[in-house]
Amino acid sequence: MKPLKHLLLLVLAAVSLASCSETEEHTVYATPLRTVITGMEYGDSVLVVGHKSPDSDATFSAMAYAALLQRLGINAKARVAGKVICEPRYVLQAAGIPAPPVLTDATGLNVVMTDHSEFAQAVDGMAQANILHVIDHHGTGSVTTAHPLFYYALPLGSTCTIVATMYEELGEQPTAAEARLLLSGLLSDTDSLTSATTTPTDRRLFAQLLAQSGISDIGAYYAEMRRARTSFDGMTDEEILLSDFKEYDIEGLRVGIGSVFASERLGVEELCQRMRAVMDGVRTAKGLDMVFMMLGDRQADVTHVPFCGDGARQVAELAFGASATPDDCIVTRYISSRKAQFLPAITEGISKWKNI
Ligand SMILES: [Mn+2]
Repeated sequence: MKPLKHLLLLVLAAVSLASCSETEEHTVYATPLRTVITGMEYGDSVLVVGHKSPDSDATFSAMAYAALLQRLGINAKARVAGKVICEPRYVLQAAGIPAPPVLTDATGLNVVMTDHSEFAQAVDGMAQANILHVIDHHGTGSVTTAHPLFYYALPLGSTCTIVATMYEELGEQPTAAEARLLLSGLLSDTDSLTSATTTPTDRRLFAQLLAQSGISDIGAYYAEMRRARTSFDGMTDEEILLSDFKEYDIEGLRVGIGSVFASERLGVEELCQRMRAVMDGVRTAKGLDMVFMMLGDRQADVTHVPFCGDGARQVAELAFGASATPDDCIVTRYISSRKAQFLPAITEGISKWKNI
């Protein structure tokens, strides 16, 4: 080997040694996540908000994440993208915590989005907002920004679980109230750790949050949550339909998917009938091409899927591999997750239908 080549190798070795020790320095760096988050520019304040039709996970991930950011010295405030009703309302009442104010227009504001990454599901004006963080456990949605942002997505059962992992990573202990909210979002989104989206991390943090929350009878507590979820006292059928409703852009189509659980008081047959009567009106009012409802009856192990809109019958039949009834409904075995099961089936149905 020529001396020049030797020299080059030596230099290369020295460079790689130097970068090694630099890497080592970085690995012992106290909390990189904290540095990244606190290093961003938040202006006077930043609003943390979940998706429209706020459910437990959207509401409580926003509240707990705002509390976590406050501990890092950031002036963060929680908001909700609509009136808090049913299950999350019960959780807040039981905890003695007021609901965050409703945010109706995000135009020009500094915001953090939790539990969604679709503009179609976000507060109006989100496309004109300054989005600083997105904390989510769904597939990447339609949200795009022209500037760099903190995009933190993990494939866990709830956004509340993600926020709980961030408390851990940042070395922060949630208060009993924060643990209670995080636990409730986790329980709700994973249907008490039974849904297809539940991961070992969800189980581990469930146990940890339960101990921190001070809740003594978790079975009874979740039974009350479920009861609140399916108690639609004083609500119109349109409000029931929209109580857990998400909009998606799928292959150029605007699609709405609502999820409602049947109960002893409102059986799945009656629920299906009542939703069918109002769903086309909701579809038209929202300018959607198709609407599908996921009406689950866990007891009977079935899900009823009424649908409306041009082509929705073919899409539903292709999605679930079954024939629809004459009154526009598919009856299938129980589906536990809109995100992991229902939405992928509809997306595949639409793509098959488009290629017929
Ligand atoms: Mn969620």
